[in-house]
Amino acid sequence: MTDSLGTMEDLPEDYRAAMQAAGVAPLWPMMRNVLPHGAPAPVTQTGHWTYASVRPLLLQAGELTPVEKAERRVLVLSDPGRGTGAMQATSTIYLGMQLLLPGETAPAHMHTPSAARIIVEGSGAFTVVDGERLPMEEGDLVLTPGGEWHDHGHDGEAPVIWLDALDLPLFVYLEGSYAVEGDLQAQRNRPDASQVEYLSAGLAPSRSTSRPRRYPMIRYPWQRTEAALREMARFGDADLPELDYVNPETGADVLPTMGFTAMMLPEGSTSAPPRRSCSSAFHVVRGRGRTRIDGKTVEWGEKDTFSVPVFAVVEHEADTEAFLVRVHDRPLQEKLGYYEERAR
Ligand code: 1HN
Repeated sequence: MTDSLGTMEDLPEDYRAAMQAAGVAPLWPMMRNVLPHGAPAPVTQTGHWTYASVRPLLLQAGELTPVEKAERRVLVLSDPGRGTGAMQATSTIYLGMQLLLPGETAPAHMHTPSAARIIVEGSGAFTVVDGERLPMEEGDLVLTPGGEWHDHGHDGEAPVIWLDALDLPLFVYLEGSYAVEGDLQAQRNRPDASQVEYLSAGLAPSRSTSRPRRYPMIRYPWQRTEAALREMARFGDADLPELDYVNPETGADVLPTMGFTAMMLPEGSTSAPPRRSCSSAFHVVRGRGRTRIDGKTVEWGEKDTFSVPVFAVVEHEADTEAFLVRVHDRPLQEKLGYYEERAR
């Protein structure tokens, strides 16, 4: 291994011109850019999007832009490392805050990237995924896996806001991102599978009579997540109660590339997780505290969102009892065979 690779300037002018004309370039001056030593050199920088700053802008978008002119009325949370307007919060994760007003509908489409929504504010809205009507209540996680038809509607009285997380950047990079438009879906007249087939953890429709769908459970009601985290805090062995959202049939992550992990920080608690090779974004369902990310402090409050680059040194501290949901790309990295955790 050498630290002094040749540079472009080392090479004669006429040779550089000849390479240019032939459409080739030397690897060695660029090698370290794409293969830094020891750990990646992320472009992503920590972002912090306070609800206090995003909410009024989103409500204003509700006045300025009818949903028919937006299809999805969203403010995108841009990675500061890539600049405002960047369609991503980390290398693989797109985040946006979406507003739906009472009576509005967001038309049906399907696309190659997968999405999941965490409901931030309001009630009475619903998403229809492949004909299944999914109520959206605060803190719920609602999936729209790639290739599944989805539209949104709102029967309630007040604005509903949710956080969209998509693996869109990855699909753009793969040149695999596209959508197909369709008509609003007919809704099956029954509660969603979280209230029927998967009402109870550990119970699934009998295998002798049913063939599970690839995505059997689309909605994960927050009430259950919070109740489970509380019991983990009381009786669990882990220092910190954390729950991964999983497919109830397979135990695998809920989506192919994105994972979702709910955590509870009891009042006054601190947590110092290992450095992880995945990128993450945290959404604060409830509570107040701060997180140091590579020495930078994010003072977070209820409904805020903040991002964490790969391999960052992270420390959380909760001023009040706090519940956070972490969106991450660990499932993708595990599939690629390089997910890694390092001691701090
Ligand atoms: C999308 O389909 C939704 O269905 C939201 O609500 C945000 C951002 C990019 C591409 C598709 C939605 C999106 C999106």
